[in-house]
Amino acid sequence: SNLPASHPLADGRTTTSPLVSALRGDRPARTPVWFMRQAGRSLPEYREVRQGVGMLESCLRPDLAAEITLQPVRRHGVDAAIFFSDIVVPLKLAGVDVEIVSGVGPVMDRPYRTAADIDELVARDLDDETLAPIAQAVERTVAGLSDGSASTPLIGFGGAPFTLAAYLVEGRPSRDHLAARTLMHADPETWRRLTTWTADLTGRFLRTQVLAGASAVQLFDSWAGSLSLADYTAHVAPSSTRALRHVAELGVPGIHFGTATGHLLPAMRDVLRDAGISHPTVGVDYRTPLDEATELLGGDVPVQGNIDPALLAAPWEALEAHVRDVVARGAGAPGHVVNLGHGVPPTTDPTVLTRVVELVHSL
Ligand code: 1CP
Repeated sequence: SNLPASHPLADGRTTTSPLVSALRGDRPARTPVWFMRQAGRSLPEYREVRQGVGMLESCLRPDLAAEITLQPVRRHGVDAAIFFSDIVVPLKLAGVDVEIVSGVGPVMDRPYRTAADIDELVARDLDDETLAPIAQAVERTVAGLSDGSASTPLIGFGGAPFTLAAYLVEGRPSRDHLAARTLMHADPETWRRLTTWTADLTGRFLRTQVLAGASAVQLFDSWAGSLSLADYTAHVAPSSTRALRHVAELGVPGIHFGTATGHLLPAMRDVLRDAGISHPTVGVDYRTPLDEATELLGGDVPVQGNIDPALLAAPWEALEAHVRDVVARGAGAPGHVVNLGHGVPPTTDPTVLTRVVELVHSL
């Protein structure tokens, strides 16, 4: 790999961790587990440090972003930290007028839909100086995760070009991303320019996190499930491949996740492979059982998932049976990283998450 010699994956601190082993297709003695949105409103210590600080402001303050990233690792003993940030942070850093509205999500100053709107976006760029708060936050986090010669790996992440474009074209969260899906057919050239730009933005964001110490990356294409396989392959996959190429030569494992993507799983794996990611893993949401996912994927790629977040609020007996079923169904894949099928709901009792970690580690 081309990582700096002091990187945790190069100097051995995370090389044999359960997470990295599973992502490389091995079966470590302990099955690794972490949770999407493990940092956030389910934790009282998060609500405490976020008081009076806006969401994007907290992402851009290295001390705060590092502290929030470490909170769930301390509390739950999960096998990975996920960098506390958001998929729209690179848009904000590039000067796009975006806010995260509580209870809503990312909201732009306006929708970006016409060729002229897209011209305005693609004129904006990100450089290392602008990305410095991200690099600093990752460095602080990685220092906090290190315990002598071993450390818990940090996962860096970014939004896939389609999911980012969906927010830009709609201007805000939407149910079925209709305007974005219209644009790719109404004006394929403008769509291509937009998603090439979002790809490079996310690619730079990912690369910054890896060079500063992240041991794996996850590309979130949360809303890709709204696409047909034909549209995904023709209008979305090439830009996701382009985003991941920014980190491929660094040799870190890569996870590709979306929701309602049962029909897209092999295409999402192919994006990782086409980008040259040396160890690809496919993230599976709660709708597709992991044994089915493994069959769809041909059995030669690790999987991540897929506890149904709804079960976190069910009686322990129901949740325990479900977690055991998820682990059993994951046994046929070359590697399995246990996770939820989507993010932790903010109302989740955090002691339940700790108990799930203990259960997975005991199996
Ligand atoms: O004030 C708050 O508490 C805001 C809630 C919040 C949080 C905690 C948002 C707004 N983003 C985040 C952090 C975040 N976002 C992380 C942190 C690390 C962790 O997982 O612990 C990550 C990985 C993300 C990624 C993200 N942001 C995705 C992909 C993952 C997913 O959930 O599908 C998406 C789609 C976003 C957009 C976004 N940001 C915030 C919200 C509520 C949303 C979704 C809005 C929608 O429904 O469209």
